[in-house]
Amino acid sequence: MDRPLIGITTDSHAKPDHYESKMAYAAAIEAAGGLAVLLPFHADLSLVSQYASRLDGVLFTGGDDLNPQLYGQSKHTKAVRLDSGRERFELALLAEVERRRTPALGICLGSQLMNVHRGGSLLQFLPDVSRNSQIEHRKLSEADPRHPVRIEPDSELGQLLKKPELLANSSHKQAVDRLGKGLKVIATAPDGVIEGVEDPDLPLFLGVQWHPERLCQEEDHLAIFKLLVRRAADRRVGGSS
Ligand SMILES: [Mn+2]
Repeated sequence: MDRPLIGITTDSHAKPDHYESKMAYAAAIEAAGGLAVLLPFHADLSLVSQYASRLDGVLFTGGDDLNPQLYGQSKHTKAVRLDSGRERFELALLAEVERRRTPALGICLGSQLMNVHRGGSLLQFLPDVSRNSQIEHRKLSEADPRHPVRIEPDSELGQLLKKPELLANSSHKQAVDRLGKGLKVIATAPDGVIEGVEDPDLPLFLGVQWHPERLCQEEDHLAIFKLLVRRAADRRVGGSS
């Protein structure tokens, strides 16, 4: 059977006239049984609907920080603005994907995008936020730090993993603050930082704050991509478009 087609959002971090994508994202989709395609964000926005209609699922990847004006704040000095073209494209694509009930997985920035799209807000710089314990969520040296996350047992991920805790990696300075409409918190770090959200009323609308694509040699993290690919395959069999 043909593999489900999963679109992966791209970045332009180092060179503004190039697209770039960390290879781990496409590798994770392939390892999970999907077929990966990269999405060019300098697309004509009137074509976003056509892009979405060809895709069985979408992976919203990591990147810099969303414009805080989207949630009514001015920029924190430590925040690094995401390319505005990428931001416009991803907000348009996410709205289209949601309208079509296309399975979507958001990673890091992708999970924050899902929250802000639903009217939620972000903590712009975690080290400024007083918490009950001080976990370092930023990547300050060569390796990603790791910390446990508690998974809600009745969530999509909890049902899938059948365990209450995961050892996540961590490479972020922002996180969900006010929760967006229709979203549930499904993963939490020991210091209370929100590490995952989902909309239980959609086939898959799941955001995780960590980077499972860098941990695909661990079954629990590969399972997150398998969930996206399985839901994408179900949708094709169901024939809704
Ligand atoms: Mn973290």
